Parts: sequence; C-alpha cells; structure tokens
Amino acid sequence: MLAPWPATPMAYLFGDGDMARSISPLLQGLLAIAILVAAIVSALVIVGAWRQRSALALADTPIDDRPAIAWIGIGVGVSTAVLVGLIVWSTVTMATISRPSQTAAFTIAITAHRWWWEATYRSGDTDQNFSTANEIHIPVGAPVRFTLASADLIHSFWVPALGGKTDVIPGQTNVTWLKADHAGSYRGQCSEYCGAQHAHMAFTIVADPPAAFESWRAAQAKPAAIAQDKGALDGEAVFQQRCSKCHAIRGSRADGDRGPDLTHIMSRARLAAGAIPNNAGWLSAWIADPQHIKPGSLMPKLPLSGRELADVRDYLLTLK
Ligand code: HEC
Ligand SMILES: [Cu+2]
Repeated sequence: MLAPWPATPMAYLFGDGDMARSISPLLQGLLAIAILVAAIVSALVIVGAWRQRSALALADTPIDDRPAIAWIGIGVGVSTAVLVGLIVWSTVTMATISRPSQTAAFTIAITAHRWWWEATYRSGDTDQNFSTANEIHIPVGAPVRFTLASADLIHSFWVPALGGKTDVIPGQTNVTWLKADHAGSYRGQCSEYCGAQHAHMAFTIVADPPAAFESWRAAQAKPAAIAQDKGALDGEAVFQQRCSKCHAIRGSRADGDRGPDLTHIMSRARLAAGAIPNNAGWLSAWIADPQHIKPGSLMPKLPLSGRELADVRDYLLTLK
C-alpha cells in the first residue's frame, strides 16, 4: 500500500504520464543549458582576468582591430541561436500538452478555496454526484479532464510529477488534464501565493487501478452512514447546530458549502489540505482549535464543551 500523501520534496524532473513525459525533457534541457552557460561565463571571466596584462599591452591598438570585438559577435550569434531553439522547443511542448493524447475519460470539477481544494465528480445520474476535498482519485492509465474555478482569489493547480501548472483565476474556468501511468500518489500544491496558509494548500492525486477506482467512486457516491450509538447521535445534533452552515454531510440535513464536504471524511488520509494526519486525535485537535493548527484558516475556533467535542468527533468517526 502506497502512502496516500507522498512527502516533499516533490519530484518534477522525472515525471509520470503523457504530460510529464513531454515536459520533463524540456526542463532537463533548460537546466543543462543553464548550467553550461554559467560554466562558460565563469570560465571566460576567469580567463579574462588572467589575461588582463596582455590586454593592457593592446592599449595602442584601434578599438575595431582588437580581437575581443569579434568575440562579441560570436557570443550574440550563439546566444540568439540557442534562445530561438528553446522558444521553438517550448512552443512545441506547450502545443503537445494542451490536449490529452486520448479523449478524457471524465471530468473532475475543481474549486480552489483559501486554503483547500474542492473536487466534484459528476455523472449522468445526479444521484451519483459527490464532492470531496484535497484527496483526488483518478483511474490509472486514463487521461482525466479538470476544470479549475476559484471561490476567492488566484491559486495555481500543480502536480509536479504529472504535469504543468495551470492557474486558477476568479471569474474564469481554466481546463487542464492529467494522466498517471503507474498506480500511486502524486503530491500537488497551490503554486500561486494566496495568503497566510498558501503553504498548507496541498492536495494529492491518487491513481488507483481501474477496479479500485470504481469501488472508491461508488463508496463516495453513497450518502453518509446513519449514526447508531448515543454519543454519535448527540454528536450529529451538535454538528447540525454548530457546523452545518459551513459543511455538508449527504444523507443528513447539513448542506453548508463554505468548508469541505464531510460525508466520507474518514476515507481521507489527511485533514486541512495535507496539514495534519486524519485520526481520532488530530480530528479532535482540529475541531477544538483549527486556528492553532492553521492560523488564519476560514474555520473559526468554536466554543464547544468537552462533551460536545467528544460527541461531534465520535459522529465524524462514523463517516467512513
Ligand atoms: C465558518 C465556517 C465553518 C464552521 C462553522 C465550521 N467549519 Fe470546519 N472547516 C471550514 C473550512 C473553511 C475548512 C477548511 C480549512 C482548511 O483546510 O483550510 C474546514 C475544515 C474542516 C475539517 C477538515 C476537513 C478536511 O477534509 O480536511 C473538519 C473535520 C471540520 N472542518 C469539522 C468541523 C466541525 C466538526 C465543525 C463544527 C464544530 C466545523 N467544522 C465548523 C469551515 C467551517
Ligand atoms: Cu492557493
């Protein structure tokens, strides 16, 4: 079983899937050329300093006859040729990645929020629609289309190992696609500075084998389990009162949309866009004081008694 949230640093020089396969050689090429240019320039500076004395001896030669002038022409010529070559290479790469190599299997609608990612899966049958947050599953080997909208300001959707960045701009829907050739998890990150918790606006793309993906999708589409024991039932009442303006739980009356949909919260490996692991302890810590974990987060610290906190946590623990 692969870790659903791979650690940083994020790999981008060697990618997986069609889009990354087009981008990686360009990145590697640019890096190699940059290193080469830095090495050549450094060498020339050193040689130039070394030869300063012979240059002084040229003081009487008219400027146009000095050998250095020819080198300026050579330098401009070589740089121009290399830069034009790179422009052509970049343009061809951008044209290649703008469209998936096969038609996309389906679309995931992403809405970027300060500071988390909402992912909505729609299908022909509206009963099967669902929304989740930060942990985005796709089937391995199939290109998936992503529409990108913003609920507030500019963010940027980037999964370095799978492909290029696409900005998420208010008032506009951008489109990109991703494909993973191997099952596994690929870490993503908001890459446009968007305020206090920008660094904690991570997400993960989990590429599942097709059968595992279908069962994940079917499980997510189901409404929430109905609370059974007393603590969880009391917790549901607390939730309706204190949390349901911001959070939805399908199958209950909670239908807020300012925070993540919590219908299957316990199926996710991490909370708060990757900031903390998802288990009973961290869940309590988050509900008790989200501002301590993610200062500035749009979930306020709510005054709950110890009992209410335990009950609401027990209720969330049933949402598998
Ligand atoms: C004013 C709106 C608001 C209220 C009220 C609110 N939340 Fe939140 N909640 C949010 C937002 C926004 C986030 C996303 C925070 C982030 O990741 O930056 C969030 C995140 C969460 C998460 C993490 C979800 C995930 O998938 O990462 C849990 C769990 C949660 N809230 C539980 C609760 C509970 C329980 C209550 C009631 C006691 C509650 N919230 C009340 C807005 C709210
Ligand atoms: Cu952001």
